[in-house]
Amino acid sequence: MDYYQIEQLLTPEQLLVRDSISEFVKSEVSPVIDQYAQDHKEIPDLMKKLGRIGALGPFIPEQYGGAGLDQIAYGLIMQELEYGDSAIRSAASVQSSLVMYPIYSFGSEDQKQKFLPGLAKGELIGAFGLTEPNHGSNPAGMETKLIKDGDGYRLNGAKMWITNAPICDIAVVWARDEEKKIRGVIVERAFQGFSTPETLNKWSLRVSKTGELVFDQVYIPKENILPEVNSMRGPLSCLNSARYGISWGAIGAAVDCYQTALKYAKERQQFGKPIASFQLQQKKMAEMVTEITKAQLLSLRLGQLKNEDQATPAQISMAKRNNVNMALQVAREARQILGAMGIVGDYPIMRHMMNLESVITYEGTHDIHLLITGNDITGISAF
Ligand code: TGC
Ligand code: FAD
Repeated sequence: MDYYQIEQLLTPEQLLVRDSISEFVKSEVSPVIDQYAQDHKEIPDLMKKLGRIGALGPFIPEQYGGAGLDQIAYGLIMQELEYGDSAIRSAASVQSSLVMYPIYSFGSEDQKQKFLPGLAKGELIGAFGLTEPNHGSNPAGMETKLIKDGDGYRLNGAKMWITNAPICDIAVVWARDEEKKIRGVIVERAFQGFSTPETLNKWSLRVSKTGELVFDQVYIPKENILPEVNSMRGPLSCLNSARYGISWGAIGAAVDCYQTALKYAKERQQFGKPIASFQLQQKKMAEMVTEITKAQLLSLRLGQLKNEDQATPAQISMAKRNNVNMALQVAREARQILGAMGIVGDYPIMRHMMNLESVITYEGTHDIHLLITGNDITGISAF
């Protein structure tokens, strides 16, 4: 879907990355995703497969196991993965932006050497714990506590709605210390008192595991504290990276819905004509192409700004909000074009639509991103 010849603005390396991820999705994800989603099961060895194709930490330097790619290549990877399923993109974006990014940006050299190569290969699975039962949109209210104990610390509290919690080997967790500062902690699976109960019965992101991170007097050695961060700036800057990736990812889901609807509309006959010949159906599809194209341009420009280290958090919020909402609207319209066929798993639309209900909520809700824009343009916080 390249109505404005955006491909011409991409480098040969970016195109190569995009096409190789697309090939992986079309061979390894699309043929099986519906069954795994219906069964509420993960794709076996997904993280290792993502590691092999370079989708984990693509912007992390090669010396730590990353691919050293630029931000537009990262965005294109997210786009192609979410064409397959939002849960596949989620797996890659949590690992890359929410686990590898903070270890790379705020970690010690020892922490980088110890964790990044395994995370890049998908041999270690990471989770990111910010949201708590009582603090979702307002993470600064967090109650999880990190208290000094001898040479190390004790961690107490709970995080909720955490992607990959039940299967994680490590979790980057945000907690408040005795001086009320926000600290980042790397919690390892083997630590005593650490448990990760699964959140069951989801209608969304059914190939992804979601759960809690529970800390009951967990002893944290001082080597597992991220040394270079002590404020909300830490977790919020991880969100910048993930939200940027989601802005691209949502385009992938929208394109899959649009292409499915276009093909169906050309084939399906009613009143002796293909339904694509009716103006009402053409309006839906013409608007989809317009909105997808606008979203592509927004993410591409944001990627250029990110490559120059110029993208502001508010610009990222605008792109995440716009593009996810766009994808959800495209999914809803596309489903209608398929009539009753739109509700079954033979087509990907309903699955994308249900996934996007999570995507429009996590990484900052649709409302919160609007308020971030409002704050940016007026200078007045309405939170
Ligand atoms: P505020 O007082 O405005 O700022 C506190 C400090 O943080 C700085 N800051 C940022 N820094 C980097 N990036 C950003 N985006 C930043 N936003 C703010 C700010 O400059 C300040 O720095 P300093 O040095 O002056 O102290 O912060 P606030 O506490 O009022 O929060 C504002 C608000 C509402 C925007 C923020 O809390 C927010 O974004 N809430 C939404 C929560 C959210 O997005 N949670 C996501 C959880 S992770 C997740 O959902 C993963 S889904 C994974 C998957 O893909 O499966
Ligand atoms: P709330 O904050 O309770 O918001 C409820 C409603 O109130 C929303 O509509 C919201 O927009 C609105 N609202 C809140 N405050 C305001 C305001 N000031 N003005 C106007 N309206 C407001 N978190 C992690 O830390 N790590 C993860 O890996 C992770 N993965 C997730 C995976 C899934 C599948 C889901 C669904 C969530 C995940 N989350 C994760 C949590 C996610 O970030 C939160 O759900 C999200 O930030 C919203 O928090 P909440 O659900 O508590 O909603």
